[in-house]
Amino acid sequence: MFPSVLEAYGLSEDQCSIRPFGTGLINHTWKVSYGAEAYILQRINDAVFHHPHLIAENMDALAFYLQTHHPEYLFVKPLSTKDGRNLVQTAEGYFRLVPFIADSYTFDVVAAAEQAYQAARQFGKFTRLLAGFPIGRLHLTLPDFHNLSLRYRQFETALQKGNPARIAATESLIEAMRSFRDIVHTFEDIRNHSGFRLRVTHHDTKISNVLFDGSGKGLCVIDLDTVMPGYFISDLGDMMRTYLSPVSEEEKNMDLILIRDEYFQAIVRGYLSEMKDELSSAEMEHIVYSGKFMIYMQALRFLTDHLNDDQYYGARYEGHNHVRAVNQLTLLQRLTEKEPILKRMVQESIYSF
Ligand code: GN1
Ligand code: MG
Repeated sequence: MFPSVLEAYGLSEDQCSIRPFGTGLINHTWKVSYGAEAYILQRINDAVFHHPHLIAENMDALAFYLQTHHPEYLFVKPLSTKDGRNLVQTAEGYFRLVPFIADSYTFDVVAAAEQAYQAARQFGKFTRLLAGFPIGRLHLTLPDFHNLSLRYRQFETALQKGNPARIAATESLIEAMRSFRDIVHTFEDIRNHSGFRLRVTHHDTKISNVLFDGSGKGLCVIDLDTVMPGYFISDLGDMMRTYLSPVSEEEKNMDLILIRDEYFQAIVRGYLSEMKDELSSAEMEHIVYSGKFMIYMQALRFLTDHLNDDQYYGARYEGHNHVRAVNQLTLLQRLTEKEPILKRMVQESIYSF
């Protein structure tokens, strides 16, 4: 599948070594080494992203803006082909090639609060540097991606039209899921609230989407397919979802899921170190909510997919998405139990700036 793609970028496959790279659920990623040079090759999943050229156009627009206004920012832009295309379409799908930044590192697991701080700072910085970008020019690469109201409706549809055996066997989990429905109502209030702004938002703030240098300092954010107009709760919340617990969404032993206070503090401090002057007071009041919002949405998405026979995320074992849904619901319960303490920590962080 690679020769014609690599050829478009002037690389010959015989001289490249190609190996699978990373752990994303949606796109396919490979690392391509070519002498001393290295690249990241990605096939965009066009069952998810129906219009891959919109992603490429967003990259071009963001690169141009950052190059003009913040030329010192390391923006990892996909390379152009020999004939100037920003995407390669073959019978096997849509591909892009991105330079591999020398001496940069990524992590799959957050191993220290300092890493969480650095990552939160980088995601905050990305949004802040792009605060002047004309938001209306950013394409919606995945319309309604973080529309929690829609995700809830999709869950309800799955309850009507999904696999009847799975629905019947999941009754108590479905009830538990419904009991958090208030989180959807708050989201609806946010959408109607003038204090909430749509900003350039990454929408996938897992730790592996941050590049670090050799000393552990954050360099920039990567994996920009879902950069779209969004609310800050998406980015801040997904960091809480993926950094707070020592175990990931794949963990089957729910007793291991817990909220680490020092990581919470690190995320909030890192994010606010860049975003404190951007956020309104109404937004500041929803910092803890952001975690509830993202964790609930992911729990709903996993359970919906389980009820729909794993059509979206796939499953590596029977009941995989059910386990993931229970995992995320457990994380939501742990976060909710700690809400008063976490809110106090937010206040302290705000005062400390
Ligand atoms: C997907 O492909 P990956 O792992 O970066 C998903 C995210 C989910 C995540 C859960 C486009 O991201 O929204 O949070 O799985 N991306 C898309 O692991 O659906
Ligand atoms: Mg992603």
